[in-house]
Amino acid sequence: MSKPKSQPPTGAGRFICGVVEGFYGRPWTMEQRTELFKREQKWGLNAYLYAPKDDYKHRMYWRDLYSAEEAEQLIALISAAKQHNVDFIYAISPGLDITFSNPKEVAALKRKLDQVKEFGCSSFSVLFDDVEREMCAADKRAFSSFAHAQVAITNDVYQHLGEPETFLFCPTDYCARFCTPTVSQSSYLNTVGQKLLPGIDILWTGPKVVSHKISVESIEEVSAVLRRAPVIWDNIHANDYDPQRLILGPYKDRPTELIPKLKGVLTNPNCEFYSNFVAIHTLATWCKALTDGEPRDVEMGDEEQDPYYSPQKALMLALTDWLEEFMSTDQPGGPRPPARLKKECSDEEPMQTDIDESSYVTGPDENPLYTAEPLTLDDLKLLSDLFYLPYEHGTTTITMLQELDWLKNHRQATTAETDQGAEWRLRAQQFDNMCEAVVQMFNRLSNAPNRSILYDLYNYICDIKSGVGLAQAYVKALGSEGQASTEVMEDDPEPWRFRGALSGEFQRMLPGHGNRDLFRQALMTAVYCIRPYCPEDKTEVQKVFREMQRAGDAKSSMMAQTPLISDSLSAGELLPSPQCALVVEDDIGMCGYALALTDAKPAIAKIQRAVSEPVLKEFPSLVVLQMLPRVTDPSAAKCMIGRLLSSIRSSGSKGVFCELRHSDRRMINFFSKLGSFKPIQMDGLPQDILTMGASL
Ligand code: GDL
Repeated sequence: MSKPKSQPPTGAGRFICGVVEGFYGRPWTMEQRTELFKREQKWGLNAYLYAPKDDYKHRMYWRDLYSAEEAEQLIALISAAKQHNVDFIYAISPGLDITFSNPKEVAALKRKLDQVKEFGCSSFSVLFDDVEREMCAADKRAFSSFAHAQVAITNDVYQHLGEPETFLFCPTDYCARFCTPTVSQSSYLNTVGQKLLPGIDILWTGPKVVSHKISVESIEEVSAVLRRAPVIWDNIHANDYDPQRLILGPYKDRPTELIPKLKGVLTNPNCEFYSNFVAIHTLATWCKALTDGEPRDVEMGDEEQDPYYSPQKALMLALTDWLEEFMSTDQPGGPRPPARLKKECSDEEPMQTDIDESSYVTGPDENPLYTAEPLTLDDLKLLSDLFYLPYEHGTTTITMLQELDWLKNHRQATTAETDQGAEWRLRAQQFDNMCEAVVQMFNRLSNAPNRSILYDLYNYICDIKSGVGLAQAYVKALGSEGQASTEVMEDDPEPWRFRGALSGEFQRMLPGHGNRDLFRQALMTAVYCIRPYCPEDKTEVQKVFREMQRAGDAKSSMMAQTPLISDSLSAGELLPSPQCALVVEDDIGMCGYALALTDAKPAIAKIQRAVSEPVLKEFPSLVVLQMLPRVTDPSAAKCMIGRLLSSIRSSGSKGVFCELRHSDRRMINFFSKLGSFKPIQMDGLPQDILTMGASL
């Protein structure tokens, strides 16, 4: 593979690379941010996006101006970023409660950003992630869609600030998973792409919020819709969604081929500042790959390998530097050489007079002073392995899991005087050694001179140590002829033997211990009965219809919903066509229905909605599907729709349509995934309604 000579047009301009402080929870301190700028400069990163979700004045109280004291701190921070050649991008998140159509709100936004501009900031960002999609009535009257409202205000602010060179926008649909029906067909993203001024860059997290992999094709697809190369807001190292996780693996599964196709990458890492050494260091190595790196020899046929970047090598580089940081004392009065050593030294330095009174020299027969072995690179490798990546465990973790599984499944052999018995005992011993290595790593970490790093890691390593301790005790109990040790079997155990508070209790109560198979199991165990609709079902169908209406009302903040053409069918005011009505029951009772009219006209007439003739010609029939939320298995719905479509087809109809509410993401997803239904453009459609059609 040859090195790209120049940047292709899509990702033109300066490549933004750095960190976004964009997580939920306790924001970093000003000192930590200043430390971050130093590191960024050292490692060749150039940007910092200030977006701490739980900072009062960034999101919840976005209208409030900064006080004199806060101003002083921000001015110092912005100037520190400049000193270290880091572009300080100030982000604001007004989406929780802004009324887009109110000029006072727009003025408040401008006033706030003007204030930050006065602090010396010249790069800005407006974020609309994680906000309610439904607009208030005033905004609905003023804007044709949510995207139009966001774009209008963003363009206005961008121009007001004098079109800054760096200006970022975070859409509400910021990953493929949020787009309906698909990235390229998302009307939200298409509007953003068309209407957002070209100087504004757009943030994107990839296929998912926390993306496992980000492929070149997926970026090409979204760039076409956005009409610009996105800036990746990467959540690969974020840990704010799970209090037991820390992400200490290398930046991974983003080919360096992406670099010329992107406008930038910002990583939104772990909440604990000092645990982000690997996250930021390896991202820096990745960003430099195309400019610094020589292509590596990649084994033929190994498509996973990137010729310019090896996550394993990047990790080792990061860990080597991190070890140095661990070993540096970060506070006055930090650890000193043990007293005995000091005495030896002072023999050579007879002039030394400041002998500390507290230094203690042990006498004969006394306890030796506590000395800790220093932390090693292998310890850090193990640490990173135990807290690797969101979708991947480190190799040691995998081995430990496999070994425990094997030991559990072969427990009958524990004491047998056979080859298998010997193998069991050997492997049990090896498992025990692995657990011990974790405990030793924990001990050496706790003695590392740099306390700030230790404190940021502390809860997590304690958690792992205790989990490993449980597994170790369990294997020991298996090995002693099934006699569990007294420690494990205690009647009145300490709370660390049954960890996790309510969340832990729930996990233990749920099938599959609350792991992700939980949902698969739920799907597998439900039994559904699908049968033709009969007149006696009318009341039950109405009940399902009303329940779903109520759920929809709740979603749209109790505002009355626009009626759908199919409502008269669901409410029993119109009878479905023959062979075109099915209901589904589970063990509780009726939980869904699918009804159709081969000729939609009577239903259209009932709500007096104008539907254009050409559309009706192509899609003359109407279908409606409802499923109560307790039905998590889509196969029953698929089966009903399949049967209805075949009945409608046999009636001679050319096509069928359905109406869905934009807020009903479950149904939109369902119909989109079927493949046969595609969104159809209809003039005069109320803005909260989407029509999808299938040709038969
Ligand atoms: C998100 C949030 C982010 C959060 C992350 C991980 C974006 C654009 N927004 O959705 O603030 O830290 O998930 O939980 O990613």
